[in-house]
Amino acid sequence: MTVDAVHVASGKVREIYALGEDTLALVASDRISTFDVVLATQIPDKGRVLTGLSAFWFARTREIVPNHLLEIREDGRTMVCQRLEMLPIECVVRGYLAGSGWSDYRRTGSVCGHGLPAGLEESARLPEPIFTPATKATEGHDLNIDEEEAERLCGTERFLTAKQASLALYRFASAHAEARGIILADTKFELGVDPEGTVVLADEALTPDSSRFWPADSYQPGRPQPSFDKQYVRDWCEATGWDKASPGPELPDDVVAGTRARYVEAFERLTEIPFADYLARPGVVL
Ligand code: Q0Z
Repeated sequence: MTVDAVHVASGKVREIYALGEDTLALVASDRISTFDVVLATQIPDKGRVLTGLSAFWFARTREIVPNHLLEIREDGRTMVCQRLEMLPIECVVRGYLAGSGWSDYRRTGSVCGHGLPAGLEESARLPEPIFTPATKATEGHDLNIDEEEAERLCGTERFLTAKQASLALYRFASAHAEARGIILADTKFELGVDPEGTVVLADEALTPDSSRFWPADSYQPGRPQPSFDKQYVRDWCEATGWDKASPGPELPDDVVAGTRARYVEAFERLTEIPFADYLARPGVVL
């Protein structure tokens, strides 16, 4: 007897269901989080934009590393995936100095054991992309670790494969994005291992929820950069005087529309596929 769609996990804006022993459904909702709070107001089609983008990248990076995607459902927000044994680290790659990378650099001059040149500014482009693994925190934020610790957690062979795959994926995607006016400042991959022992790219990949996307035309190091997708929401929320405690404010229609337009713009710039075509036939990204 088969039992379908058993809920197995919730993220802030996504759900995972087990479809059987070996397959999962990852469903991306239209929820949005800002300042770590999931807002009551949804952004229509946000889950479809993220699912379509992930699938686009999976289809174009299969020669770099195999991935877990089996099928994209007609709803445009569900990926059917191969169930894997997940590596116990987040595989982060940074090409620019932002977030915890910038904090760690300011404090110590290093990020995850990578000594960096002195005098770098906030949001500076790094001399070359660096692999900056983190542990998966069950609650709160991930903790940056050095490569030695990541290697101990994964085992040497899996660690080295995951690191090389992550750096190669970042190099491919950041060049693609930069040519289309989007800076991929950093990104987080989750990798797993299949029953044959092959390291496989999983989860979502190279979306604005797992990466920092910055508009290239306004890039200016020395300050934080505006987020390509979420800046309208953040600015509007800040202007209300909200104290960043849950629940957040409800978004007005114009902020919802402006935010949806930015997600759709990111999709169309990166994929060169009209988003309406994706809605009509999600398989167009594959
Ligand atoms: C992904 C996550 C989400 C909450 C587990 N192919 C896979 N095999 C085994 N496990 C996973 C995957 Cl993708 C897996 N996550 C992250 C995703 C909601 C947490 F949609 N957790």
